[in-house]
Order: sequence, then structure tokens, then C-alpha cells
Amino acid sequence: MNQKRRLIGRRSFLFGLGSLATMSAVATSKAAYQNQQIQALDNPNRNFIISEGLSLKERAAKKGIIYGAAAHNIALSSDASYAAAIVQNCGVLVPELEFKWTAGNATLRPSPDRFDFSKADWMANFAKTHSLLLRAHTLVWHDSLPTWFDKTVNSHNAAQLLENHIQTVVKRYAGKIHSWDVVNEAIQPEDGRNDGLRMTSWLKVLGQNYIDLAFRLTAAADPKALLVYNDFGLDYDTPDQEARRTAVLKLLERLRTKGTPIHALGIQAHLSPGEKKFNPSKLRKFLQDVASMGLKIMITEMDVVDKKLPIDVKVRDRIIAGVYEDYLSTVLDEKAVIAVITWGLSDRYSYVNESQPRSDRAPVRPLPLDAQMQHKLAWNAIARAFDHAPKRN
Ligand code: 9MR
Repeated sequence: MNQKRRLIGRRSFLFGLGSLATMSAVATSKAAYQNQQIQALDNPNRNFIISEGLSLKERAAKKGIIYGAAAHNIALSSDASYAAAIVQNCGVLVPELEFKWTAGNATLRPSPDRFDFSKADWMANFAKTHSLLLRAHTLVWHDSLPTWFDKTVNSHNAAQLLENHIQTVVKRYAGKIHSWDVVNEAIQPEDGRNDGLRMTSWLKVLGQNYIDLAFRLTAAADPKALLVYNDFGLDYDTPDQEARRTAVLKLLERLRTKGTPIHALGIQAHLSPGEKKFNPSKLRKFLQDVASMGLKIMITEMDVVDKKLPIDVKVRDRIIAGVYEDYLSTVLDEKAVIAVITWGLSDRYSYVNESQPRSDRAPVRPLPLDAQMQHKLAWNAIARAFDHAPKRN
């Protein structure tokens, strides 16, 4: 190696070390920021006292709000204590798997020309038996599609397939469904399109009008149900979530202008304290913008992902409860918000266990009841938010 090469080699080695140092400094400052955020979230003196007696659905109902949870047939059919807790607390039930094209043990669409309603029917019967409203999730989503979907669907047959799916599923349950999540998670600004739409299989074969088409078909098949567009990542004060809020507002405006029969926005609200900044006034402004289009709002999949929180259960539960109360008291102040649904009811059954586990492997605690079906502080926090919410007219 000549002198010059050796110098270049040394320089890039030093440069490499420099950028490693920068990367680790960024990581350290991010971790320090997150720790600060978490400490700021924990207030040992905060109390979550509630009046005794009423269930969550009763407290919500007193204010004209619906409370409920997502659950699946596997847990409801095998776990009597869980089924009892759902019935006791919930006014609405959201099948977590059974109305998707395929998810878990439920495959509504085994092939392009077949439907298997056994699991969806089971959930509908459970809701009917226990006088729960039923919310169907979801008709059009890029996820949970059967493997035959991409192999079979093309721009020539897609509209027919969508029409057949919606007519068959929606007509079967028409009149029994409180609200349909007609389209789920269609926004993804990172995909780089001007309209902010996610590059999904549906978009590729049908173009951007697939959303309008899905709503029109659903309205024709179940004219009385509430039709919802549902999405995530709308809660925090970060540039990417700001971009998502902007894209959702634009989508809703486009649909309203076209006369699409859409009635509500579903905000999933999978919250993640310690990672992102919560700014109540920004969220309120977004809700006002949605409400001013004449749309209702539902909080559809709320939970608090605890993977960044301390392992100590007392501290963790206190932070989680604070996150629930802060978020819900902010959103329930907006009277267009008509429902709050948690994505599960008990920590015994939460998708967070599989999808967002803690690095220390401690059991996660994202929901209002613990794994033994006992109330946690989060339950009280939700109860308090309903107790303090303004009454809907
Ligand atoms: O909780 C659901 C999990 O059991 C399913 O395997 C998964 C795929 O169908 O969907 C989960 O629910 C998602 C919901 O349908 C849409 N928003 C995000 C939810 C959590 O991933």
C-alpha cells in the first residue's frame, strides 16, 4: 500500500469511527429523551379514585357514549370468565378476526367464489345473545387477505370481486351492525403519492376510487348502518403523524365532496407513551376539523403499549392509567366522539403480547383488566374520563 492509499484508508477509518460515535450519541440522546418523557409521565400523587358501582358501558351510556372492546371467538368460546367480563363491561363488541378476509382461526374467504360465515356468525350470535351492539371490522384492508388474493385479482375482475364481497357479507348482517369499518388503513404518506394513499393491492387494481366504491356498495347493502373510515397513527405531535392527519383530512374532504356515503372517522389510538409527544390541543384541532365536516368520530382500537415503560407494575400501571385518562379526557371533550372501544379488555388476550412484546419479556399490561380479570388503574382512568365527559345531546 503506498503512502497516499494508507492515508485515505486511515481517513475513512476515522470517518467511520466518527459516524459510529454520532450514531451512538443520537441513540443515547434518544434514550435519554425517552427516559425524561417517561419520568414526566409518572406522577406518584395522581389519584384514580372513582365512585363505586357502575360498569364502563353504564358510565359511558350516561353520557350518550358507547363503550366496548374487540374480542375473538377463540377466547370467548373457551374462557367463561373473559366472556362474562366482556358482557359486563361492553355495550359494543368488535370481532377481532372474524369479519376479515382471513385472520387467526377465521377465514371468511377461503376462495374467490366461497364464503365461510361460521366464525362471523358465532360472533354475531354472541352479541345478540348478550344484547351487545356489533361492529364489523373490516371490509377493505391491505392486510389479512388470503394468499389467493394477489394471484387471482387483476384490474379486470377486481370491481366484481369487491362488489360480490360487500354485497354478500353486508347483506347477510344488514340491520344487525352498528357500524362497518368499510375501509381500514388506506393512508401511508411514506408511499410517496400526492394523495397520501397507501400503495395497496386494492389501489393497484382499482385506482384511488376503490374507497368511494366500497362505501357506495356498503351503503346500498345496509342503508341504516354507520359507515366508517378507520386508521392509525393520528394521535401524536410528530411530523409523520402530522402528515397522516393531513392526509386523512384530505381524503375525508375528497369523499365528502364526491358525496360518498361516509359517516364517521375511526381513530385506532394504539398509544405508545415514552416514544412520542402527546399534544392535546393539536389532537383537539384535528377532531374539530373532522367534526366540522359533519362526521362522527369513534375511538376504535385503544390500548397503551407499555414496552418503553418501567417493569415495576405499580409504576407502569400508574403511567398507563394516566395515558388513558389524558387521551380520553381530551377526545371526549369533542362531542362528535360517540364511542370508545379498547382493542381487547383483559391483558390475558391482547395482540400486544405477540406484536409489541417488552424486551425484558415481562407480561404486557395494555388493557383495562389484568390477566386475572381484575380492574387495573386503567379501568378507573377510563371510568373517570366517562364520568367527566360532557353529555351528548
Ligand atoms: O389484533 C389483531 C390480530 O389478532 C390479528 O392477527 C391482526 C391481523 O389480522 O390484526 C390485529 O388487529 C389489527 C386491526 O385489525 C387493525 N389495526 C391494528 C390492529 C393490531 O394490529
